[in-house]
Amino acid sequence: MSNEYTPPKVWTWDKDNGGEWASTNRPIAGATHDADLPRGEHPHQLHSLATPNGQKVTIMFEELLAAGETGAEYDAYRIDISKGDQFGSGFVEINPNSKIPALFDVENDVRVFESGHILLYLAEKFGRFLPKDLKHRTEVKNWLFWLQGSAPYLGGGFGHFFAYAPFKMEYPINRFAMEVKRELDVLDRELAEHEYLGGDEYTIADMATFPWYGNLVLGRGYPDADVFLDVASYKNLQRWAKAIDAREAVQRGRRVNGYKEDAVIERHSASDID
Ligand SMILES: N[C@@H](CCC(=O)N[C@@H](CS)C(=O)NCC(=O)O)C(=O)O
Repeated sequence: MSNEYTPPKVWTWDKDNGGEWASTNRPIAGATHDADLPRGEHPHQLHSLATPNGQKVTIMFEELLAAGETGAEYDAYRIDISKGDQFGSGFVEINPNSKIPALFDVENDVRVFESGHILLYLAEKFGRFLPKDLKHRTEVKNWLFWLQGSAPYLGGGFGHFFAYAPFKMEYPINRFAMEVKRELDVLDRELAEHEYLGGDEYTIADMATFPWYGNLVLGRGYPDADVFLDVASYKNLQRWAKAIDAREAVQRGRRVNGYKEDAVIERHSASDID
């Protein structure tokens, strides 16, 4: 591979492109192997990993439980995306897109995929963390959908080229750094006006955004990205990120299905985390 590239007429798959995810990613959907998913006792069966998209949902479950919603008990099983668990037949049945997180709600016999949708589904099911009045609820949904559309520029764009690509390329790093800086400024301006995203109440918009942009500005994103993007300069975003990071449910949720030292690999009851 070189940085002088003329695209061929028809794209073909270079299985060994040198990128960190080369052995995992492929241009074909569907299952690669038979693998049933385990089934626990709780109404909610979560199959996930503690990446930012995974953390959104485990934070939501921990917040619901902390708020006294005993019906929000969940079994969380880890999907190792570096080993291709997301292409097992059981996982593909609950998420044809082969990406974590995926939820099966046994109570309602329904699959739920897309992290933003899982947050919305649980917020509606329990009547929590989503304002009741139309105006405020719509504003919170604005930010939830904003996050779902924006984070891929941070992860799949900036993060990929800054941290995972086989060599550093100025053009894509510049392009995505500019876009991510703009997004950080969007958040900073919103948080200058409101305590939380879309208003003065903590909601699923904050839970969706914190694992991406909160972790980034707290220095837990891609190595050296905090300095590169000068995250310290976004003062309102820093204030918000620290406030959310201090919540016990957030600290618990971040560890579930984790892959770092404090990881709770599988979660079946509160005592797995305590
Ligand atoms: N839009 C999806 C994105 C989920 C996603 O990108 N998940 C990544 C981990 S953060 C994944 O499962 N990657 C596995 C793969 O690409 O094969 C969502 O919000 O749920």
